Amino acid sequence: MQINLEARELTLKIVYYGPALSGKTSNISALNRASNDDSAGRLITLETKDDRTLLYDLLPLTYKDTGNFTVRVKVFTVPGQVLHASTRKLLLQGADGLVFVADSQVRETQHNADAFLELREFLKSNGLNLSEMPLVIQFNKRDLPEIRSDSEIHQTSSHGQEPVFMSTANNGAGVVETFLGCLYLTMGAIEKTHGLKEKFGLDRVRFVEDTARRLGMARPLAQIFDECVSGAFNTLTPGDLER
Ligand SMILES: Nc1nc2c(ncn2[C@@H]2O[C@H](COP(=O)(O)OP(=O)(O)OP(=O)(O)O)[C@@H](O)[C@H]2O)c(=O)[nH]1
Ligand SMILES: [Mg+2]
Repeated sequence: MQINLEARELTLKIVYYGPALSGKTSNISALNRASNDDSAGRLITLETKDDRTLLYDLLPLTYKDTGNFTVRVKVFTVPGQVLHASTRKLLLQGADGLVFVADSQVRETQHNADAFLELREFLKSNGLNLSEMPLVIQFNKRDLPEIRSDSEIHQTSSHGQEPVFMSTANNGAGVVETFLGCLYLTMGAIEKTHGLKEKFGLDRVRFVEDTARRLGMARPLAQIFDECVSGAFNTLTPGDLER
């Protein structure tokens, strides 16, 4: 995270992490397509010819708040193939928020678990604790057969504190909700340490709702976060999310 006080500018880094082929690049592409104004910069994807991410994808988003405060969000995906572990570790440096994209297929359960353990390990070696990071979990590929059932995911999600969203990223379903969930948590963590509201008049609910609109979702945040299948957002008082 970088704050430039003179320029009234905040730069955030959000990283999409997960096992190979879980749909990280599909998420970022759908996010790019959903942007209905000039807030999305050029999507950079570094792929091999078979569509596997080689280094990373990067989507730079820029939002101006009504208080003339600029928030830049750099959205990265890591390459999921096992051999790119050192690149994943490097990309995690300086991350302010994380989205873990899990593959819902039953046969991918072990790959999801391995990637999650690796994420925890890499953060630890960067001096960070996963439980203190803004983190959203997404179960992708809900359209496929042989997936972990809704009730199974509801049940496991209820134990954790993270927001959990379902998605079908290649057609965009659930992508914006996931991103907004992560943005909301990330802004919350930064609000805590930097007092954005008091210092710059930057209100995170207004900001995230504005962002939702720019991503084609003109609904109150409370409704958008109804899509979250874990209870993570239930603890927010209605006043937090409604105006
Ligand atoms: N059926 C289905 N296919 C999906 C979904 N999301 C992504 N895919 C497909 O899964 C394949 C892998 O998607 P990517 O987005 O490239 O996966 P990735 O996580 O970026 O993969 P790496 O870069 O290798 O780590 C592609 O063929 C996508 O079209 C989904 O929700 N449903
Ligand atoms: Mg990829």
